[in-house]
Amino acid sequence: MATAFEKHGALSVRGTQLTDKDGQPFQLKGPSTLGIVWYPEYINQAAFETIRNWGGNLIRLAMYTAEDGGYLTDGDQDYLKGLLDTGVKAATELGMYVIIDWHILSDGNPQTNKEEAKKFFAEMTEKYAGYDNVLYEICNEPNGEGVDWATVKAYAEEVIPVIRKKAPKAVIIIGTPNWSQDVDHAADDPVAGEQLMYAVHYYAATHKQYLRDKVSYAMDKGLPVFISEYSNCDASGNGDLDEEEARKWAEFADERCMSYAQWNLANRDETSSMVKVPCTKTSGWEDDDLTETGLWMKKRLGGEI
Ligand code: IDC
Repeated sequence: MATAFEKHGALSVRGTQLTDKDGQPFQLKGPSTLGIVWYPEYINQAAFETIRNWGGNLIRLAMYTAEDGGYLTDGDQDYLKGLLDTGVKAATELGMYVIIDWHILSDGNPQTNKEEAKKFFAEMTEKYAGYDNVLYEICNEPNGEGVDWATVKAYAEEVIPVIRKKAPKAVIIIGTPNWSQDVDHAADDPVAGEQLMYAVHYYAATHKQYLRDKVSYAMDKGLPVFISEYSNCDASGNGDLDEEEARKWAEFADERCMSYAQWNLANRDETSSMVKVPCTKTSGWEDDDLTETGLWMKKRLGGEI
């Protein structure tokens, strides 16, 4: 059977829609890793193949910049880049798409480490120049005092040209203020250029209709929006699930053919982790090995939800 990449090839953004090589609307879907440094064992080809068997065509590789083991704090940069490389190669081998995510979080202002980001993306695009299945997410979740859209936009305007030198046509996902919620602000003043998408992140037990309304506003204004992170629990990544809201979001995403990555492919003791805590399998999970959110991902990828 042809892989997703064989069928859909290099992607392009047309209007609000991600489309495939033939210009047909195309939905990327799959899990996001947790911090790659914390759960490196999930970055392996058999794991991604399991996701592919479920119907997934996407893996998001989340590399924290400032948390424990972060790329810009106490992390070993060569080791982290090695993990990304393992992930990119595994996804490529399987004909899947892969997002390299510069996962800012406690370092909420992307401007703070802009020069490091530029250096990182210069290296990544040099290395993956010929890889049409790689997408670049340049700032996971801008947040904090004064980190408004103008701040993020100015950052994007410096990082994007760096990426464009070697990856002129790669899809770039730009985070939005307020933990990637303010897509409406981005829609009022988008970044110039092609092949750009904007991140919305939702945690269904916390972010409800008001956030879908922001997405509708943004898309109605012509902004291409990518759900590069979501889960069905609350914004802490833990707590109770909200199944009703989760279904509303899933329906909303499918109606608009929006791409999505579900947080997180790991076995941490939190609701958003897809693998149960005692399970140490790093691929080939059976239903009994999966948490509620893991089963959700599987059903969602399989078209049952
Ligand atoms: C959370 C993880 C948790 C980790 C924490 C670090 O689930 O295990 O200890 O980060 O601060 C986001 C972030 C994402 C968060 C997640 C849940 O992008 O990094 O992961 N979340 O809080 N945005 C909204 C929720």
